[in-house]
Amino acid sequence: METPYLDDPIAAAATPPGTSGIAVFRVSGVGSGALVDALLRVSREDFPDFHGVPGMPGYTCVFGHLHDPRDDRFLDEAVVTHFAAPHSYTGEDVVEVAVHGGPAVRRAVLAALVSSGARPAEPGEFTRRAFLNGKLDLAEAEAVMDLISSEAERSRAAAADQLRGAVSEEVGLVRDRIILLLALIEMAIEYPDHDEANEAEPSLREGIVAVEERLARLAATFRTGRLLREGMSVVIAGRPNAGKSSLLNRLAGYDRAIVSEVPGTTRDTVEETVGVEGIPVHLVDTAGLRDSADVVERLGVDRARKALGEADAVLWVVDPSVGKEALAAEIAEALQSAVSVPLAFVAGKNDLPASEALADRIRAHVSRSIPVLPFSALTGEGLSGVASFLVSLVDAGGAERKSAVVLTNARHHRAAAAALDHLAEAREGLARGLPFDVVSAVLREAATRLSEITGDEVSESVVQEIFARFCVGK
Ligand SMILES: Nc1nc2c(ncn2[C@@H]2O[C@H](COP(=O)(O)OP(=O)(O)O)[C@@H](O)[C@H]2O)c(=O)[nH]1
Ligand SMILES: [Mg+2]
Repeated sequence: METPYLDDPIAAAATPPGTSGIAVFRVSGVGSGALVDALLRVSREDFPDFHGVPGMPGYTCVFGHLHDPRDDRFLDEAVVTHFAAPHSYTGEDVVEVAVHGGPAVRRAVLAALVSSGARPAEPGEFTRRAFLNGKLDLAEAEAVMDLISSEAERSRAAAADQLRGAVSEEVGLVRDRIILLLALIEMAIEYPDHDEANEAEPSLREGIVAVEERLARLAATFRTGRLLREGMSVVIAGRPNAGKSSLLNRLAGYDRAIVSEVPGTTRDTVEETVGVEGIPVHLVDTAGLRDSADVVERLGVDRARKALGEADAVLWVVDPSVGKEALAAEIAEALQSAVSVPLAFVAGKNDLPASEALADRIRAHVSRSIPVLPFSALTGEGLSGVASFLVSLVDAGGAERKSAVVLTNARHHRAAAAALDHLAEAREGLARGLPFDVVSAVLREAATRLSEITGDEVSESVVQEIFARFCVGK
């Protein structure tokens, strides 16, 4: 199913709702310049060379007044920039109109643009046109969205690399190698008596293994990539008053949660996304885990237990005033509630004399693989240790260090995993002595799966689905 490519002029605000210094409208498609001309008045004195937007050279701008073409009402001042096709974001004629950023201004300008012939753009329609015009491949187009939504430095860096084509390049390289293997098979089928045909099988096997290794390396980066794109969910748990909310505030860098000496202050889970050494971390501060008679607090404790089950990591904060037996029970509870999740103990209130031996007391109960991190929310000491623990989880395996490219997108990972399956199938088929043409068909499948990542071979419905997730104006 191919939907026809539309090049009618579309318009949308490229800046978010609310008030701001300026708001920028983007108009793209055939006739964009004339359409904006219907609104625009430019002073001959200031711009003697201006003869309408379509006549403006690309990458130039003018200042003028916008009037509603229906009743000539003055709307706002504007700076109008022209991007002449094909040197624009979409590859079409694009005009950007910068006005003052207010909700009423935005509504009036959009209504005026529509009255002069623009269609309000659908979500992602600009980037979809850029993709269909070959300005971006599919992985690069998806990177635009990731770049916009990235909240931490390493997420931004991964999206920026993908936008620059790093993922497409690596995937293309693997795909090219598969195509070389296909050529080798073709040759062996075509000239079975040729010397090289006898060599074909071992070279083919070696070739498949090499391609598998390279692609597996890329696929392995997804563990890190997923956390960079979606963020790592970290639950802060422990007894009431241990200093959980204080730890959250230190990690957030400001007072997000209420801290109080009254145990049971945090009754609901408090969530906050912070950047920890460039990694987006969704912190979940929980109600202290204890049996409480208070109904609201009990609901909070239930939520805390639920959050523990869904976390990527748990920081369990221990209060230094805890007695010997209580500590043993608390540690047992912590270990039990985080069986399948990486866990670290935070030996809290490290500034108090009572906390002196706390870390060692905890260590006596747990295996050495579980970090025990001394920390003081009062002085900030130990915060870097907590941060290092979180970073170590993202970088576990070190896949991202071996490969310069990080796969962050689940769609890409699924395609790479499917391609790997086909490669393994081809390798095994070869070992079992299946005919070359069968092996060739399986290898071709692997190449097709990889083409889905960049969108060289992808169904219209997948394209639709991807761009529908974009925001309007992108
Ligand atoms: N001395 C000291 N007091 C702390 C520290 N962290 C928290 N507190 C105090 O312990 C009490 C409980 O802290 P809070 O973060 O609300 O604990 P939560 O109930 O676990 O969220 C408050 O009075 C805090 O000021 C710390 O590192 N050192
Ligand atoms: Mg609290």
